[in-house]
Amino acid sequence: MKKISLSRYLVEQQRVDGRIPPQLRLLLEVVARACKHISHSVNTGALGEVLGTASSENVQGEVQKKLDIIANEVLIEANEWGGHLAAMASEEMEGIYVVPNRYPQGEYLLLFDPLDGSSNIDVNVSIGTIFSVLKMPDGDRGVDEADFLQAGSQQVAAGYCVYGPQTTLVLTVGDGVAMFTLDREQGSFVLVQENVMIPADTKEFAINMSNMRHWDAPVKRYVDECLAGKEGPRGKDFNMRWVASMVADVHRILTRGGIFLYPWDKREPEKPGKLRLMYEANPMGWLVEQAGGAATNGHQRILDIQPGKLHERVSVILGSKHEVERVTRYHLDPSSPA
Ligand code: AHM
Ligand code: MG
Repeated sequence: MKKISLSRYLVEQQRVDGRIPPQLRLLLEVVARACKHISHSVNTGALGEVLGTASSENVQGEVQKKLDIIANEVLIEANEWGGHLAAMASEEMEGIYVVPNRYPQGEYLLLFDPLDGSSNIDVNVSIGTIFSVLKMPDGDRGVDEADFLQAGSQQVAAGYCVYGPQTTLVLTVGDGVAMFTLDREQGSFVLVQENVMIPADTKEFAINMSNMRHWDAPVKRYVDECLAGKEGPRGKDFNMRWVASMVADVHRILTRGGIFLYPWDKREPEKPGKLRLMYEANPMGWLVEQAGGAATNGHQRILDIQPGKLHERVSVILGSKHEVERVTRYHLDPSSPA
């Protein structure tokens, strides 16, 4: 089998299709290099003394794990000096991180969840890094938080790296979705699938069922109908999966279809949801759309939401197109038939 490395894929995207400018290619190479580094740290586990909690909280009031902090530092250190970025933003940092002025400033903005699925770190279950790339608004001088507040439809690249039985980087630059698995002997990501497509129909849903009593009626209705199986209005049996790492759940959906829901619920009604718009829902939403799926918050396309703040939360419904359309319809028109 002829191996195509991520570097070659990106060069071809730049050269053959003119799809990505050289600075964006450089940025993606650096993010991939940082993911390799994080993958290595994850793999060392207890031997590398990377498990367990740090004695700090992030801006969302969540206790940080050691690997949350390590992954955040790896991404910053890898990206700050290359000259391709103006600033970064992360789930683990309250404000934006402006590239120090000892380095040249580039025109891109990088957002990331350095280690998604933190509750799975210590139990040796798949976790990952999610990233999203935006461009600085035209003619802007001096970067600030407002420059980041762009709708997901403005992303110029997005992806994630899942640290599971294999380390796999999944990427879109707006030309479909490609997957690259880390070849540890060569030390490079190798293309394993191009033009990833999510089947429009599915029999598999992913949701944290323990929150059922807090859900809104349209979500409850959808899941009740799935649970009713062959005898119910859907006329087929459904299977359920919940890894509790969005990267792993989305990776499964990109691989074999399915629907993922982390909806708004009544536990904290003033919060629009648990997941964060800018560095979780937007990159995943774009990847899913690029693979023929759909992503909404129940009422509108996730990529059309205008963010009001960096760490904004959002209700997320994404995956196989027909299922996402159905759940969205149940929200918009609760009396519509099954
Ligand atoms: P994190 O970014 O702090 O790890 O939180 C996000 C994670 C998602 O990966 C996952 O879908 C969800 O939280 C799981 O939540 P729960 O523990 O409620 O099942
Ligand atoms: Mg996360």
